Amino acid sequence: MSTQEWWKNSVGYQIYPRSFQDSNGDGIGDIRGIISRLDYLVELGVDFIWINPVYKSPNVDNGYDISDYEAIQPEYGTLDDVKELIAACHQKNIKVLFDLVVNHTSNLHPWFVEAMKSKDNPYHDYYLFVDNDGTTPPNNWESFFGNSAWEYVPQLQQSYLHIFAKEQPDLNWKNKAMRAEIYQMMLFWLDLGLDGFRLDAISHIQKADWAVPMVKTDKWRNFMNVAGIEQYMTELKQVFDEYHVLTVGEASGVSSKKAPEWTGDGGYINMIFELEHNQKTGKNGSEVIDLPAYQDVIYRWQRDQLKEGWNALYIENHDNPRAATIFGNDNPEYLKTLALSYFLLRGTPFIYQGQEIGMTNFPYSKVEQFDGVDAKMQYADWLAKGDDELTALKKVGRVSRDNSRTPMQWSGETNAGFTNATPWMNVNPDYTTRNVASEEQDAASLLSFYKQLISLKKSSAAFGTGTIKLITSEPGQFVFERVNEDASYLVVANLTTLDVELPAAIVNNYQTGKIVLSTGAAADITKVKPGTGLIIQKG
Ligand code: TEU
Ligand code: CA
Repeated sequence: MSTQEWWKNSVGYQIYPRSFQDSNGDGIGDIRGIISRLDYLVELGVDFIWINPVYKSPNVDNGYDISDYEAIQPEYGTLDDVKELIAACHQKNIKVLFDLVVNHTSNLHPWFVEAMKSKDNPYHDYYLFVDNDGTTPPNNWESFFGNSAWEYVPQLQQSYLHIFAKEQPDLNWKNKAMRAEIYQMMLFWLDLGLDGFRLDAISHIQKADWAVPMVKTDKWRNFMNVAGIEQYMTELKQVFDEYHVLTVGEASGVSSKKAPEWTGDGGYINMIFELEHNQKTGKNGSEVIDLPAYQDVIYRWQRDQLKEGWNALYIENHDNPRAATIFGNDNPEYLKTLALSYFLLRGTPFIYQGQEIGMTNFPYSKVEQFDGVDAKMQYADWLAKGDDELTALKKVGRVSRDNSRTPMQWSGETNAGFTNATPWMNVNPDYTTRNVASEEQDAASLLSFYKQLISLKKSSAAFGTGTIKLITSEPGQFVFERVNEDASYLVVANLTTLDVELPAAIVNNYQTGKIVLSTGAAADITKVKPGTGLIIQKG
């Protein structure tokens, strides 16, 4: 492994800046807030952070609608703050990734403002306009956030494509001048010393012909990894390669079979966040993760990238409800087991802020507590379908991505230590018992477990570049070996309600080994009980 592949033995941490730490008493998390919490991240042991967008934005989609790629949203601070953040991180050996959002801009980006002026404005072709009389949209494509993906512009007699909110017009990647400006902008950030990017919605930059209709059974295929994207990814890679930066693509539609072409040697990027494992079951309002289906997806991605390719491993992010709720069990030992089930698979593990202390979904009691455009639209949708308010609230609240965006729970003090003003989003009331300060004091807490797990992960390259052997068992029981020339480890994480029965050969191999980490006191290789797990190093 070359030193350029440092990320293969590393751990990432995702920061949602709006909700991490407020430093100036306006109720909104900011860059100086992140700087003030770096020692926490050092203590935790993470190697790099990915920070969600802090660029200038009217904030229709919490920063994913960018109106100036090279300026910082004043709420978050200044460019100087960013420089200071990068320097402070580097001084503490933490690398920094920013979000790169280039599928779309804000409708208030100067390019779009120009584009709206006339059909022959040079910026008009930076976006995807189609002649249209406004009676019916150019085709039946829907946006990820609901309703038609087209917005009619009367003064142009055209509609433009937006696969997210209408305030997020899609960029036209066929336009060479637009692409050149994007690459320039990337260099601007890389020259400031960033260590990489998380590539937002990157598999959507190429679209099918407008004549191809949407099909209900595969709604997004006209803008997910569509042929022709190769050229743009190759060009992006040229920029990345110049700086040897880390690149993590949010690339839905790239199948596990195809993934090695993207993430293997010579691939466009280093790893992919697959979005397939988000498999749920149960009635609207009480969904839980469908464990067998979830595990199938994760194991398939492991198998399909065994030799070529690399995985980005995660259970939470800013687009999903909290794992402690959606896996249906917020018992600390279960959450430790959940950590074990994904963290040491082959790939680079990520922790989403608050996951390490077991933060849970917000107990919504009124619609005003929702923030996201998507949550509000879904709520209106359920009401329109005949639900009463409480039912609609429950349905949206269970799965809403707002759940993951409540302020980080640092302590049991006012507003969980996030701010001394009114927080921009409600703090989850469970902060009084679930917070960093109390878990730091408790050697048996989830936070303490994560620290041990991170340190173990980094202690042996067997957990990095080592091989993985997935051992078949009950669905929902994650059992695998990690092996290199120096060491062999067996990881067992039992998320089911049945005891694990290991194959005799495995028991023989590891029985005399040493338990290097376990979720509870009564760890025993011959009887890994429901909701528990352990790691054994071969003797
Ligand atoms: O999310 C994008 C996203 O989830 C889709 O691109 C995904 O591919 C699709 O739903 C597949 O089912 C990112 C950000 O993470 C999110 O917060 C933003 O709202 C969105 O992009 C728009 O920028
Ligand atoms: Ca602030």
